[in-house]
Amino acid sequence: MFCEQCEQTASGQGCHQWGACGKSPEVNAVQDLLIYILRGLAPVALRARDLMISTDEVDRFTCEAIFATMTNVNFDQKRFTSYIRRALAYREHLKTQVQQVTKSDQSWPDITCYEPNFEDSLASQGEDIALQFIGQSKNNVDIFSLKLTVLYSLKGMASYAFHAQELGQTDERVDQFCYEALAALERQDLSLEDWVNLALKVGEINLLAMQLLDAGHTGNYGHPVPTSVPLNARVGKAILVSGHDIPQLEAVLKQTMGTAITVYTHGELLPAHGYPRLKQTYPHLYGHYGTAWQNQTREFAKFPGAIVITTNCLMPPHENYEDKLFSIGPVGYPGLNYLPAQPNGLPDFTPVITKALELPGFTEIGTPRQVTTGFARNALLGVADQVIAAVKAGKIRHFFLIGGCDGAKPDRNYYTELVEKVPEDCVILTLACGKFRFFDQELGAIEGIPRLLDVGQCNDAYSAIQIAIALANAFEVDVNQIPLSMILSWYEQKAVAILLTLLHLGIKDIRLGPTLPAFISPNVLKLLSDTYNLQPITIPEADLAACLA
Ligand code: FS2
Ligand code: SF4
Repeated sequence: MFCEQCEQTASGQGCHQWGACGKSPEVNAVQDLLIYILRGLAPVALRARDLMISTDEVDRFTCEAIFATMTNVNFDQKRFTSYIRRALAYREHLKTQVQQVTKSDQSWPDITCYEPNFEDSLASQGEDIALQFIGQSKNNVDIFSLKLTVLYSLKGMASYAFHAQELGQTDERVDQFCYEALAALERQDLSLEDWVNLALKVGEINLLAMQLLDAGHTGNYGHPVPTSVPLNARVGKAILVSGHDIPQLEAVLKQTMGTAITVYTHGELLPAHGYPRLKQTYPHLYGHYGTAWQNQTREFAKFPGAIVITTNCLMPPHENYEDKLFSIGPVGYPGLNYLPAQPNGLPDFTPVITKALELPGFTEIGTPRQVTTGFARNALLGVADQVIAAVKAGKIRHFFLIGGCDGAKPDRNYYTELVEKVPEDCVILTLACGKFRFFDQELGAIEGIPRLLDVGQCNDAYSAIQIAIALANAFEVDVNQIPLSMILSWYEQKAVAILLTLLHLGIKDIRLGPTLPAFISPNVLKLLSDTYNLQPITIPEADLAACLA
């Protein structure tokens, strides 16, 4: 087994025996096999696109299948076998279409003709493929590092594209590049510089994918507005929706209308409360329960209703709550209730509703508490004049973007300490599940502007980027000259894609933690620090002092 795609990777070096996330070597190998088959599907899809053959269905499938291989999404070997069969079927179907259009036999590269033996262990075939991939680059550790950077960030980009597709937002450039990058992973002739450029290109196209997702969310649900969200319960039956998928949350809300069930968000769905059309249409979307993904085994066990997990981050479920937990979309775990999509693309949530009605629900409301979310780009830029005036008057000295992924490691306490030590004349923008370390702190306001502003999910990084660009425009300076420091925490592959987007935009001086990616070689790290001054976090006091100097 070889996997080092996330921050949790064993000993900070790579998971070789068993995934620190709970992924087995067999599932890891079958994921590698799926990626290999998608790499073989890519040149066929590119040829089909050249010939104006529609690949829409294959585009959607490819993004979902890649997304399923991200950290904490799917642990179910059977589901990967099904993805592999579908990838092969799409590949062969496109080949037939190409042949029909060109009226000639094509010569396809070997990778596009690979057929696994379904009678034999797919895991052992996946292991052979992984060894071959590692072997191809063993003489050049830096190129291998960049190849992994491209592959892992592509996973993040594909997940954004998948979410955008669900909302009807697609762009030819995203799908085209997805295939080009998959196909490039087979090439042995690219230089270090080519791989650096390809990695930055993932960042560029990822910006487009995030923009599509932003358009999908705001177009369907309105621009987020600052919204107070209860953290305590409402008496009655309950459903908890976790993950990131807002249209799937809406599907739950729609199907539970009139049932008297209250719907709560968990983890990265907290910002859903900021979307005005969701709140107005579904009054039973009530409050937020729990914190970040790594606390789910404790939080899910205590939740007195049914739970739907729409995307990452799923942890291996404990037996004391697995019967009330349901997965959908690309998410899976062996034996876990899975609700497949119906022809309308959405699952039938009847089993979730039935389970919620069987369970006791909340019998008391608990201590009333609340947090505010919804400070996405439109809300913040709506008060831009006030913000700029406060900066010019010296009332706001500096902005910090402190956000990204959470995780279980104790060194992530750095981010809590950092927020506590940010001086009182500074404003903190946050996003993603890393915020749960400080999201309920009372940090007050400066000239009516709250000092802690929740921009949204990790999927809303586009919004944070737009805020930074708008501030730079307002001050008529380069984005690197505005009084803003980015201190980010990473865990999975969406964070890798976002980091490359920030580098593509030329954003410098980013501090990254809690540790740097294991797949970044010393030379590649040197290149990134020399060019972008990308640096690891140190201790809160030192990093704050450096940012404010
Ligand atoms: Fe958090 Fe997990 Fe948001 Fe990441 S819920 S670390 O995969 O997507 O961010
Ligand atoms: Fe290890 Fe992360 Fe890969 Fe899981 S996803 S096997 S924890 S590197």
